[in-house]
Formats: sequence, C-alpha cells, structure tokens
Amino acid sequence: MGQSVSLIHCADIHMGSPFKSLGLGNYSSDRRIDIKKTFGNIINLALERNVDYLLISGDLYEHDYAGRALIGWINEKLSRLGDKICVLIPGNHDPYTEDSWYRNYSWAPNVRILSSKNPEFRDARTSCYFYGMGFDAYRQEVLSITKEAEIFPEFINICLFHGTVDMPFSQQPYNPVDSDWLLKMGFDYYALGHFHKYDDSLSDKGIINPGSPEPLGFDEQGEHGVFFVRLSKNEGQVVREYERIVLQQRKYHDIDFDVSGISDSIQLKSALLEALNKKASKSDLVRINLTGRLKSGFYTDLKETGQSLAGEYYFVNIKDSTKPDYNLTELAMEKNITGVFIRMMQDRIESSPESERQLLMKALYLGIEALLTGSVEI
Ligand SMILES: [Mn+2]
Repeated sequence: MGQSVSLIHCADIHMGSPFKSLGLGNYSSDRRIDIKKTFGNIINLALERNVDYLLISGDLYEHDYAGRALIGWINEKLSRLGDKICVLIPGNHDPYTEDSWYRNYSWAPNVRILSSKNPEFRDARTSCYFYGMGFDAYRQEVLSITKEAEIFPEFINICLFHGTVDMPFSQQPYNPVDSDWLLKMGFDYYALGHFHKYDDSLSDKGIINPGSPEPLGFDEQGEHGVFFVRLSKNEGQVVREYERIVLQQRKYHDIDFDVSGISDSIQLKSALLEALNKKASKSDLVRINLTGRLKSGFYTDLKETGQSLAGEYYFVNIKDSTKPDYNLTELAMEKNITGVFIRMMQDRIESSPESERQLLMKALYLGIEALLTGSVEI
C-alpha cells in the first residue's frame, strides 16, 4: 500500500523588504502590499488545492524590517491553513538568532519551524519526515548541523534547504553544498530556497528551487511563483509530479529600443507604446534603453516622453544611450574619402526606391562611422 502527499513549495518571500532602490513615490509601500497579496494568494492556493503541507524554504521575512505587527499578520494568514501544516526554515534574511521572531513569538499550532537545534518533524498522519537546514546567522559559510538527518524508508522524506547549490564556494559563502552531497542523503524531495530565480534543472532528481514568488527588483525579471508538488511512494519507489504556478503582482522589464528611423516625439511615443504593449502589462515596471542615432534636427525631451508613458504604466524609466547624428551637409563637403563616400551614397539613396532607402541609410551611417573612427559598433 503506497502513500501520497501534496504540498506547495515556496521560498524567499521577503516580507517587509524596504524596496529602497527606485526612489519613486509610493513604490516601497506599494510593493510591500504586493508581497502581502502574493503571500495571501499562496495561502489561498494551498487551501484550494487542499494540500497537506505548505513548505517555506527560508527568507519568509526580512528580520531587519519585520516588526511584531507584520509577524502577527503572517501568523494570522498561516493559521488560516487550519490542519494543513506549514513547515519552514530560517534563511539568511530571517536567521534563527537570539532575537528571532521564530524564537520570540507564539506561532499558530500548525507552524513547524525547523532550526539547527531542532531540525526534524515527523508527521505520523501522512508518514512524512521533514529535515531542515537553514540559517542560525546572517552569514553562514558552513552548514549548522547538530543532528544528522535520518531517512525512514517507509516514510516520504523531505529536506528543506536554504543556501547555494553547485556554485563556486569561495564566491557564495551561504551554506554552500553540491547537489551530489544533497542527493547522497537520500531524500525523496529537496525543497530549496535562496536564489530568487527559479531553477528546476534538477527536478528529475527531486531538487527544486522555486525562486521568489514576488520579484524584488530589475535583477529579478521574468515570471515568478511557487511549485505545487505531489509525491507518491510505492514499495520504496518515489514518483514526483510538479506544477509551477505564477503568482506575482507585477513584472520588471528591461527593453532596448532603437530610435533609428524615428523622426519626431509623437512617432517616438507611439513606437515605444507599441513595443511596451507587446511585453508589459499596465501594472508592470519598465526600464527603456534608447539606442541608435537620433536624426539631426529631431529634438525630443526624453524626460517628458518618459512622464507621458509613466501615466500608462506603473513605472517607466527612460535611459538615453543614443548617439548624436552626424552633420551630413558639412561632412559631404569635405575634400576627402569621407566626403566622396557620403556624396556617392546620397546619390544612390536618391535614385533608389523607397523600400531600399532605410537599408542604404544604415549602410551610409556604418560607412561614416568606419571612416571616422576606424571601427564599427553593431
Ligand atoms: Mn532570499
């Protein structure tokens, strides 16, 4: 007779994060509310899917910014799970220090905190064994283990781990281990946390890092969410089923936009809007990097363009990496190879059909760049 359990695996929620970097009006408080919404949605998901467990693999909150009110809010949400058990480990942002809320708060009875002193939880109801390897301090270069893991063949064995797996050790002094070492311990599932980008490249071996469910900045682009996991065991053989569920409130995007061929502000704005609409939704945060050469005589106030777009998206920032245009009239009069080249190309452009002109213009500019600087940037 086999057994089966289901769970939601998340990590790196970073409740209370200060979101200091953008310096934008309500940005920090808006984003903290977003994290709360996402966490609320994780709880709802656990209830809807009727899972046995919610696993939180470290960095549930940021200790430096989390006060009693926020901890109370988190605890109230977790208590809504009722008899579904939340198993969690402290990460490097919410370590198991003397003043940790994990030691100094009376958590709901369905919350199990696995610390280095007390790293195990055995649940006879479902025949599940949990073992946690988290953080006792903000920095931890070797694992803090006081009791070795046990593996119960007749149980489903789950390891929660916060730290770096398969990275150059000297650069990542946060619980560095390699995946072979983890796998040798013999767990059926490894619930990882620490890296905010999700990684399921070792999912066939039962190792998953779900990433942050709500991204924390422009270095966390793409989709973010949690994993729904079902583990079944029959005669010692484990079967794992995964589903990734995207839950974030907002996305961060970096968009490069080439201004070549654009001749006025109105055209620029509508072209930018078209590019944004393809990638972003109105609630997203977007950084646009303008490249290419602005046509001579085209003056545009990029700050103004940015502001008019900001009204349509949650956050838009425009960076101007364009280069000034060449003064073709002046350069064409020069009695040197550059002058000859420009006059020749201009004649060719004039006698060419409209459809070929843009390409020839590009060739003209690349040619000028090569002649003037000795190299071409493409
Ligand atoms: Mn984290």
